[in-house]
Amino acid sequence: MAIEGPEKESKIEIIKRESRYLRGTIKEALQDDKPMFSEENAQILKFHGVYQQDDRDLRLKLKKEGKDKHYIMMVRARIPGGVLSPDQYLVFDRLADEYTDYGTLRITTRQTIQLHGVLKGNLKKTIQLLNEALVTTLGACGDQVRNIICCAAPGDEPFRAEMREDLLALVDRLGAKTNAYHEIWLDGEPVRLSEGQTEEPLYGEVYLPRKFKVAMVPEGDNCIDVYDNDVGLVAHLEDQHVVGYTVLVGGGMGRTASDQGTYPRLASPLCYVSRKDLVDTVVDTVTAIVTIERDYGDRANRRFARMKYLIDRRGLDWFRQEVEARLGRTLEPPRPLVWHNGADHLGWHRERQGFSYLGLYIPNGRIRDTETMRLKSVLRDIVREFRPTVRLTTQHNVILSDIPDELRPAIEQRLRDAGVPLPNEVSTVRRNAMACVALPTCGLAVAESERALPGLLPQFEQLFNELGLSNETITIRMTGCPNGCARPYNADIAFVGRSLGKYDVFLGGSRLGTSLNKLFKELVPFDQLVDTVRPVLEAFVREREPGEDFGSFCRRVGLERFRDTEPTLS
Ligand code: SRM
Ligand code: SF4
Repeated sequence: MAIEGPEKESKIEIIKRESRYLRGTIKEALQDDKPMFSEENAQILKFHGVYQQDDRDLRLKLKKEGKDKHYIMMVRARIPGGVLSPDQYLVFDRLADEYTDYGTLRITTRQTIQLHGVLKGNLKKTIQLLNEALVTTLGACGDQVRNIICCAAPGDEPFRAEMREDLLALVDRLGAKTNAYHEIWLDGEPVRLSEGQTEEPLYGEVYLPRKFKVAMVPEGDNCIDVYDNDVGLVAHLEDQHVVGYTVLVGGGMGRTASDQGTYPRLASPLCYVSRKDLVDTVVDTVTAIVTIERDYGDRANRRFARMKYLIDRRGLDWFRQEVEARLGRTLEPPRPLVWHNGADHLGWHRERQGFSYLGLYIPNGRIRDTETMRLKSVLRDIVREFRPTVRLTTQHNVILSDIPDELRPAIEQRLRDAGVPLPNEVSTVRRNAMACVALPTCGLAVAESERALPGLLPQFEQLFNELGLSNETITIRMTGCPNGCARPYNADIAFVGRSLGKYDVFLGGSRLGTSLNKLFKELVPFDQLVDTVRPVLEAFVREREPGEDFGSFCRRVGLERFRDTEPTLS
């Protein structure tokens, strides 16, 4: 495999190569009584869906007491398209209670569930129990194709089943094949390969240079931010059937505040792939794209290793020719894309004759019980008794599907009794707000996010009310650092953590996911965030054109004229 440039490969490349297809010494380390893994094993564990973390709330106290950090593991599952059977959901619910410090489930922006706070000694059991329920964690993290996301809305239109079929074919082709997972977690027999055989025909021994994200969505409704992925597949429909996909390449949100050379990028249309003749065509095309990143992605500097930088360095024409060379055919030009919606799928919807689904708002994707809202318990009870399929959305919410229409009142009553608001009781501000995990578990967080956003939302609700914007869809996203896990650079309004209590404010993205926002103000203290945005919202109310949304307004009038406006302190 070609490694571009004269630079030395990064340390992580060496760790991957020496790991013997993701084995490292994890199996041995699970036997020792240390609370944490070595740096090398921690890097390899990511490929198995496990992040070594520590409870950052406890760091200072433990340090003062002369003690080591409180090491905990975050276990992230790989749940293609976010679909779980009732029994699979119930395993997560049980594991959260039995094996985690926090007793919560955290839905992610890529339709999976994370269990935070698993002690090293409980890790193997946790992964084994998930596997017994046919849920894997292999491929949830690490330098490989991650959980493939897809619009979570259920329904009986044929295109939904066809997209699911293609999604599973992609998962099958692009998933890691190493036997290490079975050997380490499931006590599987070591693999015996004959001469010339490799465990990873697609990835090889060093896997990809960086994480790789794939997303699928039907045309029209960009509910998953398809342009933020390394590969986006937009299904074109005729008579409710998928006729083919427009393939987008080179999206990604991550940036580093201190490095101007890093940036978020929306994926560019590459080609159209027909589905009519052969299901495999789209799988072949995505596989070819993955191999280009494998062979040419930057293996010296991880900061520039995502495929977006490769495409910008070499050009889209070079990239297209490379895909064509690998496929041995000419690519068809991409089809025009029109977006009408970025739906949240909340509320009751018809699923098929006699059945409905309920999209349920989950504050920050955190499923837990509090004094006022028994969300975790009531979801468990509903899933146990009514056996809905559980679908996770990329906006941190849950869809309960396959519900016979006559059960709707009973389910609503359960939710009310548990203090869980129904979606029509949740403000538009909340429905369109999202925060990443950040403190106390994320090792990269420099500011609060999941714990800070709830403090801002009532202020925005009040302001939107005051300005007559209560029913306006304006997305608000917050992250605890510039990495972009809640996809902030697409949002109408984004707060990106720069240091404890301070955020960069970005304005003017698009709720359809088709535009990036721009930096408005830097290092704004938390308690001035709402007032910093207020003058722009006021101008929007005064000056908007008919039908114009907030993001389009910001992009039309520009942010310059508001930049000198100091936050109007209330
Ligand atoms: Fe993320 C790293 C959480 C979606 C860009 N992300 C992390 C880590 C693992 C921190 C770390 O490396 O030590 C965070 C763990 C926090 C914790 O305690 O749980 C973390 N990312 C998340 C989740 C849980 C946020 C959430 O609120 O849901 C999401 C899990 C998705 C999943 O199930 O796989 C999550 N991360 C994203 C997204 C959004 C998306 O994919 O749609 C992005 C932006 C898109 C992209 O990839 O460009 C994203 N995460 C990053 C980056 C920056 C990558 C880059 O190219 O620069 C990092 C840091 C890194 O990789 O070095 C990161
Ligand atoms: Fe952590 Fe930053 Fe991602 Fe938030 S955006 S979860 S702080 S890496």
